[in-house]
Amino acid sequence: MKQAVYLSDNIATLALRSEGYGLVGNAAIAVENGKIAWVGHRDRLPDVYRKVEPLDFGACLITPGLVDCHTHLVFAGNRAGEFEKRLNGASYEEIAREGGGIAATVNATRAADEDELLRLALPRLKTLIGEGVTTLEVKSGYGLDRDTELRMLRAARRLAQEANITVRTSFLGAHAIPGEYKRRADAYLHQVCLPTLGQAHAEGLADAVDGFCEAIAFSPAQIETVFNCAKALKVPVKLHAEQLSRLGGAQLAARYDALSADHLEYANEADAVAMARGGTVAVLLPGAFYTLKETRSPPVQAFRRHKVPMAVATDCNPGSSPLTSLLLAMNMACLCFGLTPLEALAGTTRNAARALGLKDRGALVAGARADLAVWEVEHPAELSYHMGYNPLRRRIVQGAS
Ligand code: DI6
Ligand code: FE
Repeated sequence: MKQAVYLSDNIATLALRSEGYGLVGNAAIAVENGKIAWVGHRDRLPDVYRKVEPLDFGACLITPGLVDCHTHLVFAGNRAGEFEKRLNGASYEEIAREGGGIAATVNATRAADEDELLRLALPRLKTLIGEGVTTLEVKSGYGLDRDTELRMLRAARRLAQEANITVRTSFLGAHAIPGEYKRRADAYLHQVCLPTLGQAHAEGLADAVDGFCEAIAFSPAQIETVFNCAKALKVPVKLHAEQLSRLGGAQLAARYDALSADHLEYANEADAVAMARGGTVAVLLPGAFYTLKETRSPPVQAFRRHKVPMAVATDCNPGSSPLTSLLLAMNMACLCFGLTPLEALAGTTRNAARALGLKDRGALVAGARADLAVWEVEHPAELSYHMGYNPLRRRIVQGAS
């Protein structure tokens, strides 16, 4: 039996049953076969674990490994040129009309083979890993044809082999309408999106199904078609909802017991009520809010009132959120949306795991996977407080560093 014991002056368990951060001073964490076997004050460490030579992290803080529950990490090209055009006065719409925007990334992604997609995603992945991320979600959605959507998902799966991380994939065929199906969204859905979902599912490439419910993408009725297909395949759903306008995506997602509804700047109290009922996590994406210079914030007070769990993610993508720092996303969630540092940390651990349907991680409790992040900070609020500073000392996956 593989055992390890980690000591530190401070741990934040983020356990649901404890108060606040779930701080434990003079702490010990005992690990057996990749799982947490025991957590608590080191004076009470059970005898069986006293025979194990402990690794003492001294004054460091240990938290659960971070979970980035919404990314578009696999894509080719970048849109820095578009960024520059926007800052020289061009609008997002003008750029899109000239063939930029999502279409530009689709063209670049279609032209890249699987090895190339992997090669391009790895530096982004390593940056997240360097900040203590141990579980990551990756979406398709820049292929919008069968072969490229499947290639993106295969590249996402390969990320987990290349690096020591859990990758959860989401099929996002309903991200945009590709040029060849212009003004024929329904034809795209029936001829490309749904058959590709079936294929992705058959190959074990889709852990969840996502969509973009927006005037510039798909209507609630169209998203419902995709969700019905997912339901028939018994694959959980999630949705980009109420990001730029309020079309009813959050309530639609809640009706389908979605794992999460994401963005939510235009959501309201009624949406929060529905999401609470559906057990749907509110995934907040401040990187997109910041990049698009959005002025409307998600209804954080309503989420609190109705006890909707809130998660925070990078939304790493080449257009609206070229962000590969989950710590910075936490800082932005605090300063742009008014989350407390505790909510931001719960949002990248416990609630982010829940947004991926993962019950075995996100808190330091007996039975959970021993995915840990060890930080050179005194207090967990420091993780949200710094900007562009990375205090990670060690990352431990399934009990091994
Ligand atoms: N929401 C967004 O903000 C992006 N996709 C989405 O569903 C935009 C992605 C891009 O511009 O490439
Ligand atoms: Fe997104």
